[in-house]
Amino acid sequence: MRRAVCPGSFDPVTHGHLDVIARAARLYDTVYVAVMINKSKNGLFSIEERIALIEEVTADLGNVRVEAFHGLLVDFCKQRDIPAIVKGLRAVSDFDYELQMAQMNMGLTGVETLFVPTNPAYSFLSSSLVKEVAQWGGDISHLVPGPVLAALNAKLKQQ
Ligand code: COD
Repeated sequence: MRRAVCPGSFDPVTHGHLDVIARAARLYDTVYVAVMINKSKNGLFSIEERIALIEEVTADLGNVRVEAFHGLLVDFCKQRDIPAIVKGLRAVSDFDYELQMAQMNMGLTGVETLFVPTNPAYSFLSSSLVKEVAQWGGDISHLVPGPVLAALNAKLKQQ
């Protein structure tokens, strides 16, 4: 059974994330999406909301499991016998930090990190930018899946 994990904050999940998850799901038997709980940072969406949205938009893939985690990603991997982390690389600016994390994680437990190049259609895309553009009424309908767009609009109306 080949397993991998796609970790992140996913606040909220975008087409950029989804593209990486779907590509990992074609390469592995089971892909875990690990949603990081960051107690020092208040997100727009709660962890439960993020998980529900990711579950909804990955349901058609059939081999994706979504779980929250806190602490070290390598511990999440060890507990579930996951040998590989799959991440997307958007630009050179991602690379420095991603390389450091990959080497640290390899040194800690031997877990491998595999990078997939971003889909050029989404190379500029991040959750933060999506939130900022949505907040000011910009059109983000081509950047996030339908359920995320609806959830974002509902959330912003509450504010
Ligand atoms: N195209 C391609 N890939 C993308 C795109 C896009 N447009 N947008 C995001 N991604 C990918 C990237 O691979 C990114 O790594 C991942 O999606 C998640 O992105 P975010 O922004 O949702 O999440 P981050 O960057 O905040 O997540 C950071 C982690 C949670 C992965 C990291 O901090 C971590 O592993 N923390 C756990 C604690 C730990 O183990 N620390 C020690 C590290 S050595």
